[in-house]
Amino acid sequence: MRSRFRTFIAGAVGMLVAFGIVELVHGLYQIVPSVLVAVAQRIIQLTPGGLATAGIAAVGKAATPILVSVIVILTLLLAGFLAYLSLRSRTIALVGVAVLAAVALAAAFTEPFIAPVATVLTIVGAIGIGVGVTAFLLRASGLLERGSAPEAAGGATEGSEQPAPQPFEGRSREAHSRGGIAVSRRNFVVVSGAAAVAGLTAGGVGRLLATEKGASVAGSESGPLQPSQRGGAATGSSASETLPEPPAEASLDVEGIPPLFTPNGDFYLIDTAISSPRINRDSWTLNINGAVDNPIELSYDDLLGLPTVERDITLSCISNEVGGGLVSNARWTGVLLSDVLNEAGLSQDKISSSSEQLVGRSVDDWTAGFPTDAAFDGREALVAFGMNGEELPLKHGYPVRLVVPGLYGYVSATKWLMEIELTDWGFDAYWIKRGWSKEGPILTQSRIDTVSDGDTVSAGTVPIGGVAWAPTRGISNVEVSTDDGETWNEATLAAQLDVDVWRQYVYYWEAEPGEYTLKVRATDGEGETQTEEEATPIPSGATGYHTVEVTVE
Ligand SMILES: Nc1nc2c(c(=O)[nH]1)N[C@H]1C(S)=C(S)[C@@H](COP(=O)(O)O)O[C@H]1N2
Ligand SMILES: [Mo]
Repeated sequence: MRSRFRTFIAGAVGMLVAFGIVELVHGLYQIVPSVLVAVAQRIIQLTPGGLATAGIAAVGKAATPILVSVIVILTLLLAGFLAYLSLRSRTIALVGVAVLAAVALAAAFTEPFIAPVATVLTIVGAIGIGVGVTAFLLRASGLLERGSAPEAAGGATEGSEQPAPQPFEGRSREAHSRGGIAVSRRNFVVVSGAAAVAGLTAGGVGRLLATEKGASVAGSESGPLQPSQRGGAATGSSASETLPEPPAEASLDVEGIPPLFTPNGDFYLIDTAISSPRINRDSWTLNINGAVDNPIELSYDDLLGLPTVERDITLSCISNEVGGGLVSNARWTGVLLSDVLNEAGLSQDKISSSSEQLVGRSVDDWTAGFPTDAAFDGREALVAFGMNGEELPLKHGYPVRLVVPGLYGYVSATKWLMEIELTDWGFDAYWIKRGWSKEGPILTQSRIDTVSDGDTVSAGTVPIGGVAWAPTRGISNVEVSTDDGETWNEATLAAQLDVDVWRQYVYYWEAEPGEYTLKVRATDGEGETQTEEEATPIPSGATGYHTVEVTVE
């Protein structure tokens, strides 16, 4: 192995050990953040609009691991380069290490709920050990002498082609022959390999702990809703309002149509958090501040003290393509946003230009803002802590989030909520700064679920069905075309559970052999039919008719 390459490996291995230590400590004690997650998070946040939005629909899927891998690889390369530099100038290399440490610390300190002292000790300690491992490997292989690295040795190490490293002419050979700490090349491979494996193992265990056990370690495990959370017999809790089981007519028994309520595990997921913030709800508080008469801070128990309600609300993401899956329906449990605002001294008649925007802020400093009036105009927005009879799952915002009927999630549905600020319309929240519309009403949409593009079906009766939604307005009619929009057939509708909830439809098509282009269109409760004009999700939501081509045999 060439000396230049070994030097490089020594640096990368040291960095791997440092990464492993930080991840392991993070896995064990969440109050020390994962530097990897923190750096990736900052990159996502600092990425300009277009690029970030392109990747954001995939965040949580492929984009995140790719980003994290790129960060790791670049950092390892950088560490290798610093090790190489250290042979020429230890000062410059140490400055490089200090810069890396500063970047790691700066990123770490942007994460919520960290213990500052433990974080500094862990990161500085890990980097110190990493540098130590690198120095040991360099010295042991005779590339660097104990305690003496000449400043700017000068001249390229062309000699690396030769068997022995040249930077310290002859002396490295001496180091070898003196024995002691010197190791053979094979041993270099063994020792650096062992250190790399140790670093990777520590990192892997840390990641596993952080994701698998993280929730319980931090005391933020979600489970079934307790009676107190349903507004039952809890001490001091006010009257509760539960909903009856949905009537059978609200669901069509047709294969391929999604269930009326999306199970929590299937509910679509969109957020900018690489790993969900883990919040201990016993120390969690919700601040309501800004232009209100009576700024307040509510604990979880304070929240449960308000009247608890259940509401069925379909949530959708503005990034959803026509026919896409970023829409789901749940029965949410929580308290009315209007009740919470009343506690802070705000009512509809008191909304002024300085309180006309309601901004939700999460613990990871994500923001969403919408007209404050939406809390009072009859649509019944929720400060929610329950989802389909369970506490909010970690990924869906545990312990508390906002759910506002009729508004896309990016302007309204703040997960891991910690602050509600009443402010003027001038403030632009997270996605607004990145080029999406200031207001995000959910557009009327419909989707064909029983057949997919390219399917081949047998001639005879073919159910063409799916869901249509127009939260706050409801769905009054759904039509299906089997001839590319030439003619339209009225579909059969399931009962409308609520205007805020998607509605199932089916059209029983008598299909004869041939090639067909199927389309669907919905009309909302106000008589408006969704527009046929095609638009991309950015900036205001995708429009157009969901179109599916099928072959009938
Ligand atoms: N804290 C936080 N809340 C957030 C987001 C986010 O990135 N961070 N994304 C929003 C978006 S764009 C949508 S569509 C909904 C999605 O909620 P879900 O993941 O529970 O389906 O959450 C909203 N709330
Ligand atoms: Mo979204």
